[in-house]
Amino acid sequence: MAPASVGWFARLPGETSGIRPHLDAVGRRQEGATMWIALDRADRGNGCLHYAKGTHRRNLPARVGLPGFSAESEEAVAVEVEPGDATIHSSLTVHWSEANRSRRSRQAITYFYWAASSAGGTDG
Ligand SMILES: O=C(O)CCC(=O)C(=O)O
Repeated sequence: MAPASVGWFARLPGETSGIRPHLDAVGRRQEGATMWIALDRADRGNGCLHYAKGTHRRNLPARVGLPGFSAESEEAVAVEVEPGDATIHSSLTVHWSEANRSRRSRQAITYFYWAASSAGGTDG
């Protein structure tokens, strides 16, 4: 795996939208993995991350705002975690976060990696 980038995602209290369904391989469908580490408790009330089960096996377009996914989708999995918990997902797994309807913050740090075997995207 080759490190690609790091992100800080904050769902602020009262925020009315989250991040729309997407793959992390946006623009190139490159294989990789993302480690998402919770800084706060994350749950359905404060905009936790959601995964769409099995989507890494589908040939979905690599863009933000994929239609047909929501917390009510059959394949949706709400990622409810405690501070310090880490989850890892494929760069090809559809995921998103929802609005933060609570008064609690929901922050996370993410580390993005590309697979060494995946062509055309790393510097080294
Ligand atoms: O934490 C979020 O709200 C979104 C995270 C995300 O899209 C990602 O880790 O790729």
